[in-house]
Amino acid sequence: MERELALEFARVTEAAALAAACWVGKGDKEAADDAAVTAMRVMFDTVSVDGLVVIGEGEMDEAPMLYIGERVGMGVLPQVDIAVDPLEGTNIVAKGLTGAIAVLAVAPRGSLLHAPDMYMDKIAVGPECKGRVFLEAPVKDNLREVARALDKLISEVTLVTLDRPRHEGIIEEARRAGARIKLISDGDVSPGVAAAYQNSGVDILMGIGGAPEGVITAAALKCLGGDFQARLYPEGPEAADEIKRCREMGIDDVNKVFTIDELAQSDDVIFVATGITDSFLLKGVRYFKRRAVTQTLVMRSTSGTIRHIEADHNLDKKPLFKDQRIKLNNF
Ligand code: VTB
Repeated sequence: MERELALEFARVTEAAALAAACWVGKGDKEAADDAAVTAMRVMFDTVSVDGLVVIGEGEMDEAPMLYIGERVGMGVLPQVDIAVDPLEGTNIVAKGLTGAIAVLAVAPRGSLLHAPDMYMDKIAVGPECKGRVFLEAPVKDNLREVARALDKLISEVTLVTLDRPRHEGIIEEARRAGARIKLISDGDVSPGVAAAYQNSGVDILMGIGGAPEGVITAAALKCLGGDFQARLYPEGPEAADEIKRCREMGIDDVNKVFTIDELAQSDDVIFVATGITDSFLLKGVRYFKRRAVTQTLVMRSTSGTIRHIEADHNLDKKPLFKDQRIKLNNF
């Protein structure tokens, strides 16, 4: 993929973040999501790729835009797979909490795992810990290895996991081992990626979250040289249907532990994320004097370059957001 593409995609997540950011704290997660999806979809039309959405907003009959199988981009070469999450953390935006990002990953056609919208058990770490932690290993062993790899005491290692009853076991074991724990309300992509940054405040992400977001996290960690392992987690009354959908998507063994290279099979991956609210990874959108500032992370695995782009947008010159700005100020 041409390197310029990475910057073209930065505009796409910036647009989604700017659209969603107006909805922070307004208690309406659907409206926030719609705004992000629409802005991202419109912006894709300006990007010079023949893109196929492989991870998106749902099946064709479930989502009007960015559904799995939708073609996006200008329809010119290269042919790519695109995994999108225009608003990772809808509840976060609705409640005005931390951790929401607009995110996408791009790779040559056929190289991103097609994961159904179901749960996935995940473990994510940075480059120093690559090859030293295992999804199936006891929590304490993984924490000890992270501590050794990062030259810290276990009491200085920070584990991030979603604050859910299903993670009681992980939390208890980690506390017994003496690690620091940050429980998050939603949004496990940003801490998963941040685990690869030495001073992000995250050393390891563990636990069960969304499978689509798992593939996106794997793509990011591929650019950063980190590690990610995961297993699909069929659950509850939907389990049989989820297993069937996995098979339809080409995954025969649902119990398989996927490596990072199986989730993102190419060495030519682009990952882009823009902050909506502040997170482990990025600052959220900030407004001042008819302008908005965004922070975007752009990475390419081919070159290993990591760019942080701070963009100062003149909102008066953004026709895409004009209607929304007028509507939201209509009191
Ligand atoms: C969500 C969502 C996360 O995982 O919490 C989900 O906020 C976990 O599932 O961003 P439940 O909310 O059903 O417990 C993510 O989608 C990311 O993986």
